[in-house]
Amino acid sequence: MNKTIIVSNRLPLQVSIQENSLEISPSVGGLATGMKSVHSEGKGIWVGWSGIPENELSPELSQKVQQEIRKEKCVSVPLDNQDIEEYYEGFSNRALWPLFHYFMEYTNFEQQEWEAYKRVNEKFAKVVIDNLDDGDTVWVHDYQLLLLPQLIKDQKPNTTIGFFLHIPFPSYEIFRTFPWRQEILKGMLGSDLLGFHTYDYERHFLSSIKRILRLDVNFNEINYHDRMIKVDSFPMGIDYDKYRNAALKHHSDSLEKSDLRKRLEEHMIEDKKLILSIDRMDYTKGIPTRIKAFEFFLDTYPEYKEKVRLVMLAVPSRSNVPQYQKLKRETDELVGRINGKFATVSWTPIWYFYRSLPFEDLIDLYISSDVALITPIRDGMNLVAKEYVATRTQGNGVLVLSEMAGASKEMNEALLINPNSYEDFALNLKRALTMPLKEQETRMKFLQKRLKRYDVEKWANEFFKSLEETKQVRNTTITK
Ligand code: GDG
Repeated sequence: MNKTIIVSNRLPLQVSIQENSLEISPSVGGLATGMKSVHSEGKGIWVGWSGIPENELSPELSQKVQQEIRKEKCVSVPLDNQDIEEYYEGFSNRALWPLFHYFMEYTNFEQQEWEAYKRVNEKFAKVVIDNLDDGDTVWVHDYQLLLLPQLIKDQKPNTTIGFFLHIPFPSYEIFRTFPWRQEILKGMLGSDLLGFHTYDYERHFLSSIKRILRLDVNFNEINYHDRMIKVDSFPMGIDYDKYRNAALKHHSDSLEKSDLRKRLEEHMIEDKKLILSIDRMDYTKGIPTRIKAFEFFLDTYPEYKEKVRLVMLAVPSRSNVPQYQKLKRETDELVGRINGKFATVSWTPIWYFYRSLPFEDLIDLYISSDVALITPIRDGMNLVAKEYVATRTQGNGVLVLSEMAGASKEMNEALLINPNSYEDFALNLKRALTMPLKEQETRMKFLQKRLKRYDVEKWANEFFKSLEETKQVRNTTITK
């Protein structure tokens, strides 16, 4: 029986080593949930980095980690500190991430980091190939592994390979500036199916293929080295039932309440409206612009002073990269300045948390917020917007969403805004705060229906089905 190998930069596991004891727990991210049916059934395995640098492990411990990880149907790719610094923090997060999100001024193209990117993609290829049998299927995820499909195809041409990009694919005018543009595209073309969140990203990719590699593109198929490569969009969903059920449980819960929950309930009694934003602390998420736009809102509509509060959760991320350190300083300063400007003895306009919260607290925040303010400058999809909708089991609540998030393409009933326009921001925030309940419920109902139908499992299954079809097409062509 053939199997499927899933490949991503990180394994869906938390590995912790204290003294000499080893603890492994599954991490329950969206991707892991979506992959459940592909990964846990049959002989499927997941290949990725464990999160522990190899040079920090003794040979015995390294072997033990590998054995324990195996029990979870995972195989780790050994990466050392230098790999992490140059391939992950370096090339992936200082060259690819900013460029693909249109932050050209943040890109840093270093030859040495490119070499590391190639070296690490080869390390991944080796582990995949060591675990591969003829006729297997491989599903590769995301921008850290753009070269991997071709590396596998070169050595194992009978393998069916799918690739999914979780971030935007930029327009040709941006992508063409990339020094290794040909190598990156050729690396991706080792796949039989390439998936993107939206039709726009797919279109941008095909445009680069035509103009940089001068290949024939027929609708959404690329003819390359006598192979037909299919390109399509698969908007990623969430584990809808998980969020909905957690919200239902919280509404009915008579168990002990957390401090956060007690405070949020007091807030509701005080008759102040709660506006929520949740992001990783990343410059693509538009955090400083959002704070400044919120200041503009309070200046423009002073009647909302003491009547609203912005709860802003920013989860620490990539804090070794200088631009992220700068963003953190800028955010701290802005929150301080705006709270200083508007605060009264009984009110501060922004509650700012710079940490990661447990899942239950996240649900508390979602269900207590009248408005979710999701305003990235650029975002591949944005799952927070979808999670907020799934938790609104009482049918009320308004989502204000940036047009620049992939999610906006399928969430038309949200209030869509240009995150760079303070006027647009302020008008729509006011509209959200004054929206009649009936309208809130109607919009929510449509949003929820769509998210329920196209959840993360459906997303994974649709991609997988399409990938298997490419295999059948190839087999028919060969027998002809
Ligand atoms: C990339 C793309 C694309 C956040 N804070 C906490 C917490 N979270 C969870 C959220 C959500 C996830 O993290 C964030 O997902 P996003 O989709 O919003 O953003 P990225 O991390 O940038 O993800 C993005 C995604 O890949 C999938 O393809 O949508 O565009 O950039 O699930 O709930 N979870 C917990 N505590 C927190 O404090 N437990």
